[in-house]
Amino acid sequence: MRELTLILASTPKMGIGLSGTLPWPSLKKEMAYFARVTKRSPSPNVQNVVIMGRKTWDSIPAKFRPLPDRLNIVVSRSIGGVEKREDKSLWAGSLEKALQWVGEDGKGKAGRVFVIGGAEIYKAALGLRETRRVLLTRVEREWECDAVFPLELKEGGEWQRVEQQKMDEWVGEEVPRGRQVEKEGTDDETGYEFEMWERVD
Ligand code: FOL
Repeated sequence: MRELTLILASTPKMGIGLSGTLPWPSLKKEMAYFARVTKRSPSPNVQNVVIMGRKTWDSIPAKFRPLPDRLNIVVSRSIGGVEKREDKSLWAGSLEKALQWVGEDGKGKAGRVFVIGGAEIYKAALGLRETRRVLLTRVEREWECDAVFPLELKEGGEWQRVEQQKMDEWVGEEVPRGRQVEKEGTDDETGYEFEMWERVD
């Protein structure tokens, strides 16, 4: 099976969501990074795949979904096998069914495969050996959250932070280094840092 990359932004305590949306007021440049990275495919004739849970799909403003220039697969227990919707999104009954589709029908046309959340889908993906990499945006402030990423990324365990140069090579751009700030000078001022982690075998 192909390798999977998880992408997320989280608070220091790994909070990722609140009441069906992101915990922080929109971080424009951070979101632009998400879009750039998930769109950038390994070759011009393939599209990357973004796999998400149904609640994450619901959280994306209707005008932005399906996320453009990417094959969107939504996982929902209410789906039997795999079905294509009018809007071109693909719906699958489980993460396994989604990945099976990528491996079979997606052969040749699917590029990188990203899991974009939320907590339930991340948890299922972390249980798979194919999950090799996490692109984490570490938000420095704590925000109230009711959804948490089910893994604490810290040195010394099964996961290792990748150095910037290697991150640039994989991502395909010079990823902004160090502390990034948005909404500077307002009550919502938020700092964050782009990180990449890899599973060590
Ligand atoms: N990963 C990171 N790093 N940041 C996130 O905010 C994030 N969010 C999700 C998953 N992984 C993430 C899930 N939530 C959109 C909205 C919510 C969302 C994911 C994507 C969205 O509207 N995306 C548009 C961007 C439009 C814009 O530039 O504002 C897209 O085309 O990707």
